[in-house]
Amino acid sequence: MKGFRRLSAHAKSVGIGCVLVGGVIAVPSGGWAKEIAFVARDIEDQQAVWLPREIVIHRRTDFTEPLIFRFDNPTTRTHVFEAPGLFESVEESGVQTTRPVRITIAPEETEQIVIDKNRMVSDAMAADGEVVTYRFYCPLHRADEDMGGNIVVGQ
Ligand SMILES: [Cu+2]
Repeated sequence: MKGFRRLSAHAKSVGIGCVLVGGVIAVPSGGWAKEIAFVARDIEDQQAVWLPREIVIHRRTDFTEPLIFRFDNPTTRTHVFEAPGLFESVEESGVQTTRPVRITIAPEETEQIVIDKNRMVSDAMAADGEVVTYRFYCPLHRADEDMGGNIVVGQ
């Protein structure tokens, strides 16, 4: 992960099946942020999913603060959170930039990213008032027929 600033911490012993959704947390800069937590879960046939399966984000309320995604991996395998169309905001050599969301989370680790809301806003503009849906999944352990989870962005 050279050059990228990313918050990383040992996952607290999050029990499998224990899913925390949403919440408002304090960020180091002293401000507030909307945090959405995802938890990796191993399922049958060596597959894995990210829980919860659906997240609803409301532009009017949730976009007023930085939007943070947290990924907890309480399993014994490395998982990846991939969400085509979603971008994270990263600081690289002191420059703020964005890149597609594809995050690797080692066993018993937690990763945190800041979502690039500007991209979401332009997607919403392009959708002309319709909801915008982003899919997410672990590309390493995804079943062929698995459509993944949904992040639904509404008004
Ligand atoms: Cu996986």
